[in-house]
Amino acid sequence: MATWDSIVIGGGIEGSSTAWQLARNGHKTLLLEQFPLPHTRGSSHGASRIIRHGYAEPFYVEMMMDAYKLWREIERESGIALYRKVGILTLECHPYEGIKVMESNLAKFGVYYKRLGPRDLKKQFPMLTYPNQYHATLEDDGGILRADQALKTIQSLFSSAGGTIEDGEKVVNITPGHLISVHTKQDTYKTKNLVVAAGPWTNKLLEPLNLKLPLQPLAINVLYWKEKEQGEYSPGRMPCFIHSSRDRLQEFYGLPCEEYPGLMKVDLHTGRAADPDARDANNQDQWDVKLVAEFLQKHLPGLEDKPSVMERCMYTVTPDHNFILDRHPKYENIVIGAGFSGTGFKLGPVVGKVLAELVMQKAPSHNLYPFKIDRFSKSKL
Ligand code: PYC
Repeated sequence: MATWDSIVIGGGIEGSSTAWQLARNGHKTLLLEQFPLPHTRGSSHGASRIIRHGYAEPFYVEMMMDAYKLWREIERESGIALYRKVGILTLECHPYEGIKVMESNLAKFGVYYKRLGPRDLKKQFPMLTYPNQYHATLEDDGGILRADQALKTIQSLFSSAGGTIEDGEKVVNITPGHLISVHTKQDTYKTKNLVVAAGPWTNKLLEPLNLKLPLQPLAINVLYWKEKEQGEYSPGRMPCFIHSSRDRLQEFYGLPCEEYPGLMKVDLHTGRAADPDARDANNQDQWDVKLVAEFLQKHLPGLEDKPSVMERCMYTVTPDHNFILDRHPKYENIVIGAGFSGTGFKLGPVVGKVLAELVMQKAPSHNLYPFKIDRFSKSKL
């Protein structure tokens, strides 16, 4: 039986990026995915995701500087365009505490942005109706990542770098050790290192390793709304946006019409707790549709009030909404990437880089302190 240098469990954006980084660094790497690829069961499917530098936490802004470079490198290496620059607006009600912090982070890293007061907002984006208590920050480099295409591209770069993908192969048990055994329904594999990047399935996989992380899987409805006047919310006129709020039930985001002509994606940035193996058990669960429809009526009135398309995906959120990028506390050769909390896709290449660095015992390119597992230990809560 062959021994692998590394096995990565999870063929989503984080696992695939990690596998690619390992393979291009000479590791003999196997990527295991439980469903036949491509699939729509996890958190990495769908045609589009937002990309931006703007975060309230400076460590994400720093990582995004690197992410933009890596996405360009992936585009260059593959010859496939993955990023579409359309700008991103972050909108917030007075006293704009969130956008002030974000702006100071952007300034610190030299990222260009512009503050729009109510008059500028109306003039530049007449398809948005916001009262005067709202300000917005426009980041020109924000835009759309072609998500399905990006995932496929990274997986093919992994294969070109000598990596092996086994899809439709569910891991049923893991036996730790100097040589780890990974048991799937079909086979057993031996590996020196293991990376668990299994999204909402992470805790199910960690159970035999006596680790339970504070991860909450959520089922998310992804909604697409038809524009009343053709072209009003098209890229070029309409940027991506994030409507920021302290109330999670009032946090919305949107991307201009891209994947479905004439349909804009606008969603609530949260969902209902769900077991990933029963995500679609309640297909009628559309509690959020009303909230988004009310939001649109107030702020994007040029969209119809019923969604034309509804898709599903999963978030896996941590209590502080920051990622987990760390080693298993007991097993040095098991690395975990989890809890991407609905904002991880754009950072996939950086996550892959730092998880691969952990595996290869290299100094990480970014400060991983905010992502450590022990931040959840009782003494720190
Ligand atoms: O991280 O940019 C993001 C985002 C906002 C809403 C969904 N993802």
